[in-house]
Amino acid sequence: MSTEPEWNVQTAAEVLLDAEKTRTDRGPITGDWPGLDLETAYDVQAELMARKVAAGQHIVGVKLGLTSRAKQLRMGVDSPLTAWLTDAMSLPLGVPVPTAELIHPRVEPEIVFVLGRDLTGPGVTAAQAMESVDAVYAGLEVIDSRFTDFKFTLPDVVADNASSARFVIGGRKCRPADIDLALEACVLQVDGEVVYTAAGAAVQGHPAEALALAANALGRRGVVLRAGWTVLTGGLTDAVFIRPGQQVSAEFTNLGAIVLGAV
Ligand code: OOG
Ligand code: MG
Repeated sequence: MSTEPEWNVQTAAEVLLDAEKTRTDRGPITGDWPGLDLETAYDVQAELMARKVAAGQHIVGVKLGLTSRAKQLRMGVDSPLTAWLTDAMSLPLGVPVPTAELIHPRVEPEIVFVLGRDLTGPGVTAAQAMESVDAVYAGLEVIDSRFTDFKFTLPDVVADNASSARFVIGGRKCRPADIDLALEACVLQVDGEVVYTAAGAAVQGHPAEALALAANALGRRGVVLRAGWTVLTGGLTDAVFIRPGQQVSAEFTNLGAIVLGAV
């Protein structure tokens, strides 16, 4: 860039949206704006989402990031975070990842909740959080960091809405009471080869802990998790790159399997 932007919440949101639109990765924002702290990064995230909503997208839920050790170790960031899902990110089951619309997409398996009633933090326990869950699904999230080589600090990835790009929800709806989610196993394959395996306990000891974490973190920011919202509880395993012609599948014990292609 020939003219350096004057860094603030507005310009940071603009730079990130522009990177997404033009499919151009860039260095971390903290490289240019070392003063970007976590609180301000959430303000950038909110500004980014406000612009997406103003452009016609609708908030359909929340995603957690970096809730498993596998993800934290790979990304070099050891703190979970929250971000937003919109309808534009929803990829219907059976539709391949449109790689031409993305920078360097990676796929990760997640346990997904759909809320049956509002959930208001702070002070929510995992057990209380589970009472708000109507259904559990298998999920695959497609992440696409706007930062080169997925290299970022916590404030960078928070500002970037946790690398959000697309998400796929599995076709089998399960009731939370019917499954021990800590022991729910997941096998991730790329082109028929097993790449990673995990159990639900990989996510904060139990995915319900991730949901409580989201309710509490967002509650402190005055946000209520709404009935009907989708909650991605975070990658159970490290993510894998997906390229045109490849196929990633996640097979769960009770939640069923999802197969995701790419064009
Ligand atoms: C950040 C997004 C993390 C998850 O499930 O942990 C995330 C990244 O890995 O680029 O979505
Ligand atoms: Mg994720």
